[in-house]
Amino acid sequence: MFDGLRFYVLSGHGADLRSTRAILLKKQLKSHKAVLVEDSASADVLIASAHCPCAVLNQHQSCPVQVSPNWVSESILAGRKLPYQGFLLRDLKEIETESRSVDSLEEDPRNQKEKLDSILDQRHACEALGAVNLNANISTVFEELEHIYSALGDKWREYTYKKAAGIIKRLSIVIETEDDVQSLHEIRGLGTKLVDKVREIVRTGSLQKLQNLKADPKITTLCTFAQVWGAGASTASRWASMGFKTLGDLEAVSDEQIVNRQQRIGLRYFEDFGTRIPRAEVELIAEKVRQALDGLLPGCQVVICGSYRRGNQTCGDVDLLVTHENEEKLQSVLRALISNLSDSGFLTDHLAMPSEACSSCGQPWSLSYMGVCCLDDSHRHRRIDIKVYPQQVFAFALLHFTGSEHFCRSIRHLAKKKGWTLSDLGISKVIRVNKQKVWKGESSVCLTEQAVFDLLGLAYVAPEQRNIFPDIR
Ligand code: TTP
Ligand code: MG
Repeated sequence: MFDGLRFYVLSGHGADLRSTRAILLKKQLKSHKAVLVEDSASADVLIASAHCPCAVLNQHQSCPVQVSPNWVSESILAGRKLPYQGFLLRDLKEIETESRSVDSLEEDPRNQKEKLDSILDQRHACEALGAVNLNANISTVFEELEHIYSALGDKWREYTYKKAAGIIKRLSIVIETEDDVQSLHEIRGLGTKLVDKVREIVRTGSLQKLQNLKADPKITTLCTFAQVWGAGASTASRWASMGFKTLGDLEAVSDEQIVNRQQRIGLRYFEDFGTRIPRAEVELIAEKVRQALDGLLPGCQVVICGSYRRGNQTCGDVDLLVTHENEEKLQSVLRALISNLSDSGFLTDHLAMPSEACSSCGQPWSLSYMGVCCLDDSHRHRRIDIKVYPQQVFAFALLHFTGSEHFCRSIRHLAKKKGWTLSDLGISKVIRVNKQKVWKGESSVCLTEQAVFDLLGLAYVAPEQRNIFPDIR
């Protein structure tokens, strides 16, 4: 069943796989024609306990497939080699990995090495105001790798490069000399291979591995497919495996099972969606929505959030938040707005319609619409999100949808450390036992973003300051 496949069984040394289980596994594998190797670098598949710490798994990243022992036993039971999906440790560990984001580095006492203070900004991103990225030449390479591996569905490598880019952005020294490169060995999260890549970038100005990936037509096709709105890595890989090579091939498909309604829209406006929107056009779009709302429910507040509110010169889409003092009327205004703007031809396509909200049940609620709009023939089609929140929770929604994603992740993480849970709908005290929430209090009232910062004991961060670690070189 495992003919010729090379396996490495990770046990001992904190790997959390008991040696008896490991011996049994090895026996099972051997009897099904697997080849057992002594070194993970030469293995096709690494087997480790689902509880094996990430730090230990990280040391064996060279082995591309890391699965739990259940994959072996269930394959044997099924009488065939099962797909790895559902058994991949990186997937099983996703939640753990999420919570151990770059922002959580400072939590780990092993990161408190004295030396690090001089080269790595240890503050939470949401506290590190004014910090800039001194090494954009390196971090952008890692980000490109992150995006490629995201498109390939390789979450493990995607996460590794995302984490590495995050660390590089937080360095407080410019990496220029061999000594600078050497100092990176002190940082947990940057293994030898990553440091080697930094060295290559510093010496040559680029990274051969990235050039090779970008020159591979199969990979560029997958990356293009994964950029289609509504498609991710798995759809991209499915399309590629079906023999589709270009976006044109996909546009010609009429079978909804192969290209669904949203993806068809994504294909139609592929170029438009990939073109950033100037601020002035974002304002014109918001104005259209404001005017329509005025006719439907006077007194609505409309705030342009996302990258626009952070002051960026161009935006990927238009993120609008809407509120009104009359919660009941607010609840029905979104559908009326969509209908009105569709009739006028401003909204050209709908990607996700709002569901039903329940304002009378006393729970916080919100409504969300995702679609496509176009000002006129002289403008491109643009992605637009319109979200409706009651006034009571509007400040939380503002904070959430202003981003950046990194800033929000950081502030949520800080809230968590202080015993709170923060979302777009509120902030509550929580009691966690073994990381599980066992009790959650009522949401505190915060009518402004300032009030949320105050509650968390944080100095207010203006929206324009929430772009974390902008580049200076
Ligand atoms: P986006 O519109 O995806 O991002 P953006 O406006 O910051 O950047 P762009 O110019 O590319 O559109 O999302 C808007 C905000 O929503 C984002 O800044 C933070 C929040 N958000 C999250 O917190 N998590 C997420 O996964 C996403 C997609 C958004
Ligand atoms: Mg946006």
